[in-house]
Amino acid sequence: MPPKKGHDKSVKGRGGNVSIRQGDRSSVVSSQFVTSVFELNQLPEIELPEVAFAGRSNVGKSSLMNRILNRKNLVKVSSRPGFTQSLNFFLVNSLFYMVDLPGYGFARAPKQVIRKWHRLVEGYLEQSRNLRGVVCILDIRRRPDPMDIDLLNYLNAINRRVWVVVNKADKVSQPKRKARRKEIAEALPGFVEKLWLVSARTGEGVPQLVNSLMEEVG
Ligand SMILES: Nc1nc2c(ncn2[C@@H]2O[C@H](COP(=O)(O)OP(=O)(O)OP(=O)(O)O)[C@@H](O)[C@H]2O)c(=O)[nH]1
Ligand SMILES: [Mg+2]
Repeated sequence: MPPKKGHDKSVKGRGGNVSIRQGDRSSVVSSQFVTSVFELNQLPEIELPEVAFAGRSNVGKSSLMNRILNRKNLVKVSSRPGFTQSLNFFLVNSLFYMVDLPGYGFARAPKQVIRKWHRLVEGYLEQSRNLRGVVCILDIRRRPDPMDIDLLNYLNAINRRVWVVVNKADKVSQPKRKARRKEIAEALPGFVEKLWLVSARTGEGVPQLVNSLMEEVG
């Protein structure tokens, strides 16, 4: 039977052929790890759009990416917080890249690691020609701290689109969520118009976020 939408095409990825449906722009049908970047001069020559994922260490960046990609552990979820020190590129639907950024705010990170983080991440965020926006992730149980606010102000100053995502919604009971959301919204800079409430664990709220990302890169 012929496929309903678009047509099937195979691409060679790590781990063999990946079946993708060309033209499907509303859901993730294929994903593959492409490269890790430790230095700015290693950034790949990319002609497709990119969306980056940023946030405090341990906030659930990698988990949320896995949930979006419908993969269990394509993006490594670290048992050691602050362990991700590279930019990790994942190709989605052969249409765009999702980029996992190293987390900030890990208290025990040595000074030179923090300096390197700034050089690498800021260099990437400022220089990437195809970056369509940054998913900034917060934890529903914590008030945004000065580092979260600095990141949002910085992205605004360099004219990057942001999706402010409040993760780990499953950790707070339904009746308490509204109050948590209000408290977080009040702590954010005035230009943040919308909060996306999600849970990487249960998948709640993720389809709405995916639709918005796909609209931006489609
Ligand atoms: N309950 C719950 N736990 C979550 C959720 N998202 C992530 N976690 C847990 O939070 C921990 C950190 O998740 P990661 O995805 O590794 O976080 P990260 O932001 O990528 O961390 P770094 O790579 O160190 O910056 C893991 O134990 C996850 O299982 C969620 O939505 N709900
Ligand atoms: Mg991670």
